[in-house]
Amino acid sequence: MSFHIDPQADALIVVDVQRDFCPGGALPVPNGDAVVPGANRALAVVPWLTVATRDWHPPAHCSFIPQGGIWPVHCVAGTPGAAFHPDLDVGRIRWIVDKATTREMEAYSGFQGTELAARLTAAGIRRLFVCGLATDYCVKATALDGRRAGFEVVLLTDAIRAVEVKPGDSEGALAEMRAAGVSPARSDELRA
Ligand code: VGL
Ligand code: ZN
Repeated sequence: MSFHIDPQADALIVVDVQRDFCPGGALPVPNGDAVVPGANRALAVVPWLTVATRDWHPPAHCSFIPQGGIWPVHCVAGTPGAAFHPDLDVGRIRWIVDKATTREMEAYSGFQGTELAARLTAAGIRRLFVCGLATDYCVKATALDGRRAGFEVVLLTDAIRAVEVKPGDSEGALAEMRAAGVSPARSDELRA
C-alpha cells in the first residue's frame, strides 16, 4: 500500500528521537537508534509540516528516581542527552515541541501541556504520521491524543521501538492504538 502525502493536510510527528533514549543514553530503548532511518525517510517525503517532540525535563523532574519517580534521570533540558540523535535529519524539522518542561508535570504525549493540537489545526492539518520513541510511552500517548484531537493518525511501524518495561508492553500499546483507530504504515510506503 502507498500513502500519498498531501502537503497541505499531512504532518509528520517524530517523537523524542533523543540521545538518552538510544543505546548509550540514560534511559535507552532497546535498538532505539533503529528508528532513525525510517524517520529520515519520512522527513524526506513530507515537504512541509514536520514536527519533532523533545522530552525536555528540568533537573529535578518528578518522573526521576531521586524525586520518587520511576525513571532514571534523562533528557534534562539543554544537556547532551536531551539532544536529537546525531543522525536524525534535523534540518528538515520545521517545529520543535518540548514537553514535560516543569518539575511537577509528567507528559508522555506531545499534545499534553503544549499548543500542538491548536497549531496543527490552525495550519489545516488533518492527518498525522507518527514515529519515534518509545512505542509504549510517548509514541502511544501522542498517537492516542492525536486521535482524541480529531486527527487521522498513521503509525510508521518500522520507525518505532518500545521500552518494554514488562514483556508484552509493545504489543499492548500497538493493540491500544489500533483500537483507537490508528492505522499502520511503513516509512517506505509514503509518496510525495
Ligand atoms: C519517555 C519515559 C520517560 C518516552 C519519556 O519518550 O517514551 N519514556 N520519558
Ligand atoms: Zn521523560
